[in-house]
Amino acid sequence: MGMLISEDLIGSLNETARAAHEDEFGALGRKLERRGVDIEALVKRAMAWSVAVPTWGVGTGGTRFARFPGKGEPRNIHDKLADCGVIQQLTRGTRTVSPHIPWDKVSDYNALRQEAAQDGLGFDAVNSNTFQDQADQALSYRYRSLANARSDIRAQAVAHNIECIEIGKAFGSPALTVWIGDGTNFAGQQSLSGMFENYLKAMEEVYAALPPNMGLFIEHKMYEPAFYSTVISDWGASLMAAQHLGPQAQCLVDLGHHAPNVNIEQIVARLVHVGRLAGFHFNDSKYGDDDLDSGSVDPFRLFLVVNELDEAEQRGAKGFDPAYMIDQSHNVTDPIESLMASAVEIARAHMQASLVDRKALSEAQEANDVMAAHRTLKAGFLTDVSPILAEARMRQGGAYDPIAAYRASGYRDRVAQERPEVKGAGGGIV
Ligand code: PSV
Ligand code: MN
Ligand code: MN
Repeated sequence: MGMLISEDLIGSLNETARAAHEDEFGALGRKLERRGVDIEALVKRAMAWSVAVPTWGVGTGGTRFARFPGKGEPRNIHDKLADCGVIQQLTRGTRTVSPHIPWDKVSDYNALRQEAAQDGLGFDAVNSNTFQDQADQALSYRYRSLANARSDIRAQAVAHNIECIEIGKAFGSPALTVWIGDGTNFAGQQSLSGMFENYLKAMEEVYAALPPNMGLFIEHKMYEPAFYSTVISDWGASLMAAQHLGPQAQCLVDLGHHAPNVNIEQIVARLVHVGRLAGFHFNDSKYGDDDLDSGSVDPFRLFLVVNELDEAEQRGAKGFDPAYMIDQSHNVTDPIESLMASAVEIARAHMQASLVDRKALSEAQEANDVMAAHRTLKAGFLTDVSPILAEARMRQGGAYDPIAAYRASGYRDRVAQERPEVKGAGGGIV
């Protein structure tokens, strides 16, 4: 068991907040009752919700200019699991972690699965990494990986992905997520169609190694690290690849991987329609793949995306079973605090979306009553669902205020005594 938070501390902090919470929960319950909504059903729905934490998110991220490590940085996957365990213990809405290989490489993945289970954690999708070179690697990915013009480099990238599938089997992961940085920086550097064809051929081999119960999640990103062209730059290329490969291949949407102002909720609707929505990497952004905390820049956009997911779920869209994951980089906050705040914001969007009166909305849409439709949708967003989220956390043993409980616990100072300070100004991860 990792160095988690004292249950007595959580309990006593919750008791301190109890009277105010009950007052606010009661008032919200009465308000929702007037709308014909049962708060109890919403609490149950909130309790069932979970989003996966990225193992790479608990370390301090960085930009290509610098990385400023914090106190008590996790040294390895074991420390990362302990930190993820704290996030789950306090929020009760992050029951799985999404690992990245080889960043989380160990010799015994079955043992790691047991270790995670002791902290109340399971594994979500495994992420492969052919966007960097590793010390023990024979061939460089300088000119990229699965779409490389050289077949020996493509083969190395395929072998890595197949290894990740094996690791995923040991973890009980539902999927392998493949994001590649492949593309070009110069016009003429490579054949645009040739690169896509090379990618498809390589991915056919990866796909062939999947067990029947594992998905292959294709993650698109508009640009970066390649700045002239990117092989899987958008959901069109991603969907083409998924349809080419077969039914186990699906498209993963990372909220930061689009041009500014792109209507991401509509992309969600299209992928749901075609039964290929793999899931999400949640984060927020203002300019590009900023990897800021979910809901910190544009909570309404987060709501609109989650609303689309809720709508698909409520109407029982065929094959709809997306994986929800966070993908953020924390540069100026304690990553545990950022991840807890983000998990709460995503859960909030889920509750707000659950509050949308779908019947009233479709009636207003049918009548072409634009204002009624918009107000019906917005009523969900405008409801303060905090008491429902707090109730769902506390009923499961979590904290009324996860960040306050975390600060009161002194966890970071405690682990800092075991985890040596990391010095130096390296570039960050993407
Ligand atoms: C790439 O920008 C990305 O969103 C992919 O999901 C990577 O696996 C992750 O960030 C971490 O670099
Ligand atoms: Mn991502
Ligand atoms: Mn990204």
